[in-house]
Order: sequence, then C-alpha cells, then structure tokens
Amino acid sequence: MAYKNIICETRDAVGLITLNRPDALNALNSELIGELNEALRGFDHDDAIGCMVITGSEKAFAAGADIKEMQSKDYMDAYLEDFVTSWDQVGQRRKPIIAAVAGFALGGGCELAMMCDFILAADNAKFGQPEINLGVMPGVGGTQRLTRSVGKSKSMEMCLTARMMEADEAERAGLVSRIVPVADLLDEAIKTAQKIADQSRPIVLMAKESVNRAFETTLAEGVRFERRLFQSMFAVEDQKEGMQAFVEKRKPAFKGR
Ligand code: DAK
Repeated sequence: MAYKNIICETRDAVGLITLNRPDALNALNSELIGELNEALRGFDHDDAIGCMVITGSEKAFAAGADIKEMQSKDYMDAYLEDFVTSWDQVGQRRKPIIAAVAGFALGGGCELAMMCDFILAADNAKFGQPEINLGVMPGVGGTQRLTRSVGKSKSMEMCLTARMMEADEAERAGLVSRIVPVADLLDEAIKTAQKIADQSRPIVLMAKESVNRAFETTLAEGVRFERRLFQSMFAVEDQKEGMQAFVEKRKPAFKGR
C-alpha cells in the first residue's frame, strides 16, 4: 500500500512505520493519522507480524499536531468531526508498538509516542507539551499519560510552561525505557521488536493487556486480573514448549498457540 505521509515496511516479523512529512517536521495532520491507523490495523491483523515500530526522522519524531490544519477550526468543526478522537485507535492495537523517538516529540508527537507501549529514545530526543504557547492545552492524552509517566510536578511544569525534557531527564523520569545513540536507534528498535515478535504471540498479547490494566484499575483488581490470565497460560501450548525447552537446554519453538 502506498501512502503519502508515512512509509510502511516490514523487517522480518516487525511492521515498521516511518512518519514522513519532512518539510513539516512530521506534523500530524488528519491524513497522516488516517494512514497511520490503517497501517497499524493492517499489521495488527497480519499473522506474519509480531510487533510494530513507529519512528520519524533524526530531527523530529513529530513536532505536534499540524498547527496550520488546526488554526482555522472553530468549536463546531472540532466537535462535529470529533477532532483527534481517531488518534485513540493507536492505543487499541493488540500487538505491541514501540515508539523509536529521535529529535522533537512535541505536543501531539509526544502524545503519540506515549500511546505506544514503550518509548526508545535517541540521545538527541526532546519531549514537550508546548500547546500552552498556542493558547490551548494538550488534547490527545498529554495531561493524563505524561502525569502517569513522570508524576505531577514535571507534568505540570511541562504543560504550564512548555519546558522541553531532554532524553536523559526523560529516562530518569521513566518516560522512556532507555536511550541509545541516535545512529543506532532504528536498528535497536527493530532488534527489540523482533525479540518480542519471537516470543509466544498469545502470551505477548496477554502480558501487554495485563501491564496496561495497571493504569486502569486498583492494585487488588489488577493483581486478580493478572492471576487469572497467568493461570490461563497453562492451557497455552507455548507454555508447555517454553518450559520443556528450558529443561532440555534448547531454544523454544513457539507456535503461537
Ligand atoms: N504544525 C505545522 N507545521 C509545523 C509544526 C506543526 N506542529 N512544527 C513545525 N512545522 C513546520 C514549520 O512551520 C516549518 O514550515 P515552513 O515554515 O518551512 O513551511 C517547518 O515545519 C520547519 O519548522 P521550523 O522552521 O520551525 O524548524 P526549527 O528547527 O526552527 O524549530 C521546532 C523546530 C519544533 C522547535 C518548531 O518548529 C516548533 O516550535 N514547532 C511547533 C511545536 C509545537 O508547538 N507543537 C505543538 C503543536 S500543537 C486539541 C487537540 C490536539 C492538540 C491541541 C488541542 N483539542 C482537541 C482541543 C494538539 C496540539 C499540538 O500538538
């Protein structure tokens, strides 16, 4: 499928999506989000794919929602077209999605990265929610996901002052899983995604669902949910294979069943 605003490829069992509006620092317009949703849905339903990666350029993961597209909207436009609600589809994918972030991840770009399951950051990455400078506030989950990731003080300061966070601070604060040199970012993201794709598919889906449950429920409910899922894994063929392979000192051959 040829897209205008993204490049969509596969590397073994990894679905790779590169945001590709270099002249606008990958600003996220409606057409790009539509293409991204379609590509992610396609990979999610493709049995050959086990994990997805979203990345941008060395200069920008994405510099935010497209200000030039938003600028002339009035309230009725935003309300009637349910502006930005379709972005939530990124968070509805069952297979894991890694955000490989180099350069600017600002506004909607930071929000998109946070919708992914984890963020691998290049050493030149910069995260921010600068919407306040435009007379608005984050509208695609920024005030919620950033606060859960980095805590109230950092999130408040970033949303109220537009201060950007560099990669090392983002790692200390728990926003990103780790930092790699910018030249290695894509290789490292694909290697990590392939590692996930090589695991048992149903177990990966269940582990993702269980970690996400931690954000939506109480600790007691979350632990109960995890326990039931864990017990159900003894009905998965890959559990038998994984444990048998360990005992026999060989690599498991997971079937995804
Ligand atoms: N949208 C559109 N174009 C953008 C853009 C953006 N977000 N960011 C950059 N560009 C364009 C620039 O206009 C410029 O285009 P030309 O002038 O060459 O045509 C080109 O990309 C290169 O940008 P610069 O010349 O500015 O590059 P610099 O290296 O000098 O600066 C920068 C890089 C990232 C610091 C700067 O471009 C910048 O500050 N960009 C804007 C960052 C920003 O404010 N991001 C937040 C966007 S607002 C809501 C829903 C959603 C949102 C809000 C509300 N509701 C439901 C209510 C979301 C909001 C956002 O994400």
